[in-house]
Amino acid sequence: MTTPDIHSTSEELGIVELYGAPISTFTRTISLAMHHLNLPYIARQHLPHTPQVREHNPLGLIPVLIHRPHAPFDLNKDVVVLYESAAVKSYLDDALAGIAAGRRHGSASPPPLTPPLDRAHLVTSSHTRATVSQISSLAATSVFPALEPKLIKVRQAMEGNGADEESIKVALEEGMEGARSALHILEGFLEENAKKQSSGPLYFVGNTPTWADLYVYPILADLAATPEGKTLLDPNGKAPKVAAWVQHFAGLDMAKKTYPGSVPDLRKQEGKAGHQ
Ligand SMILES: N[C@@H](CCC(=O)N[C@@H](CS)C(=O)NCC(=O)O)C(=O)O
Repeated sequence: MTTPDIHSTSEELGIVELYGAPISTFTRTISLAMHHLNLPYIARQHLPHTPQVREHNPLGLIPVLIHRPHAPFDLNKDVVVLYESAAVKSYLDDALAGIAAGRRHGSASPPPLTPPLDRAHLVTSSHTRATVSQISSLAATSVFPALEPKLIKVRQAMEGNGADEESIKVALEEGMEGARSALHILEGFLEENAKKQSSGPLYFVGNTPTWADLYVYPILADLAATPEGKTLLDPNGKAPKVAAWVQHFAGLDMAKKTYPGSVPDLRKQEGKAGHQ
């Protein structure tokens, strides 16, 4: 944790707490951002709908971000409590990333997760920013429902109940269709961006990680840790760019730091298919 100075200005970080769980993809999106921005925070590990989460989010969903800007001197002054990852994302971009940059004292800042608006290239830079929002929203509202509850969670529940592989495969047929459609859309975004980049590792927008990658990765990392993922993310299959992107992203520091306790980690520990 950071050690704020008692004579601090508003630039001090104070204390940031993240309520959530490593198995939660939405929590992992925010943790990835914290690591990317090099922001120290306290991980408060709580599952959805627990009293600790409900105290801050009436819906009981995770993640929840709490920022105590005047901590440790005054824990309760101007406390910011945010649930809904899109709101947390805005706050990280607008407040915490800036404070983190101010604390770096000259060392290079990580690239922003939302690319800046460039008044000299208003249309192009607005389009880039909108594409980051578009993919982030798509991940949260279409890719997540297609892959997590309809495929990954079904497999895990059936495995837990001792179902045989044959029955699991039959039960997942419909989910596989939805997953293929979701991956097809993501493949299209990666193809579009690849056309604009001359070289370098592939990201969803531009040539550095953005919120788009941070929203998609936790879901696809879970998928990659299942037998279905091995088929759908085959490098010679129908979504080769997505397959390569997952492999590349898994090697980034922020992905490694948020791996412990994630679904891929737990599956690996249980000896089930998993490599992300
Ligand atoms: N729209 C919310 C979704 C958060 C969400 O669904 N989180 C999951 C964990 S990954 C959860 O709390 N699920 C419990 C439930 O759906 O009852 C956000 O963006 O933060």
